Amino acid sequence: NVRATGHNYEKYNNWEKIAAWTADIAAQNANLVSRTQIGTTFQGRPLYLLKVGKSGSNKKAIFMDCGFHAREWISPAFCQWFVKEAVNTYGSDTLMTQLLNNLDFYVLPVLNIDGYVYTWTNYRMWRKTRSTNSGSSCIGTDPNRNFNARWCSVGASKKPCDETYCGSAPESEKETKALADFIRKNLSTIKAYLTMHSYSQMLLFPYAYTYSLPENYAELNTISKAAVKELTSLYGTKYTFGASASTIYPAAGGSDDWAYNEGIKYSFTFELRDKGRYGFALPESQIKPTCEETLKAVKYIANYVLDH
Ligand code: ING
Ligand code: ZN
Repeated sequence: NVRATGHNYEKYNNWEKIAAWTADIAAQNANLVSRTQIGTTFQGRPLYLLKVGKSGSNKKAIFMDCGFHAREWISPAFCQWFVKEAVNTYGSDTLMTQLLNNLDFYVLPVLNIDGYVYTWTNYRMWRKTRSTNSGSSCIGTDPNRNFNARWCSVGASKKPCDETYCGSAPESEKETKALADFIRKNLSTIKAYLTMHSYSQMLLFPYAYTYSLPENYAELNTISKAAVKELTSLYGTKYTFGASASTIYPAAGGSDDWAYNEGIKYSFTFELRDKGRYGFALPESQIKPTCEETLKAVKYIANYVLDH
């Protein structure tokens, strides 16, 4: 669906196109999509949030964000794909219709907008935010080390020049503060938290900050196994799954650990394609298959949350 803005779901869209798309998709699907702004970035860009679902009372909600890390371009592409699929298959796809009738999806298409813009204009492999650091000429904080979950205790750095710099304090970044504030304000409805990263082909859940397992580990493991089975069924893409510390690496200050400890018991990090051949520079030809398989897993998790 190529619009006058040049937005295309099978290409990587720059921030200008994504921003225009958020307005368009809400305006054209007012029965299903509304747009709000939950804050602004360090450089002053609007943090748009789309609410996707049929209006109703007492609905559970699922929060999903994309674009924490600037260079992980497949992640924002998935959030856009998800909203497109929601509006295009509502009323024809039984499961999507059921999900949208009974759940609201909060979709944050790009959290780290300043970093994302920087990967388009200056340096493709940038990861962090673009905030300044006092006493250093190095720029940026790792937004996925900036949450209040055993902040900066492991797998994170106190040095502003490092890629995993945890920031000057938990939620020191305007972007992470806005996200955390929104979730805290909506804790009574948000039952699941999904955060989309790349790459590695993994479905991860708490904890990353410790090898200790969460209280509902067995349930999260069962959900992950079934969600991965759904994902793999489409093109045979292989995913591993498990608690983050033992499955990928120990790291504190991540958003899924924080959301889990706030009481959101279904909290997952996706690491999308691939396993390193292209890495962050995943070719545009893989956007469609990656998003289609990921959608299967997300719908599975959403349906599980609806039933529990
Ligand atoms: N991976 C994640 C990272 O922030 C992760 C892995 C998941 C860490 C959950 C902490 C918590 O390093 C990527 N690719 O960013
Ligand atoms: Zn990431």
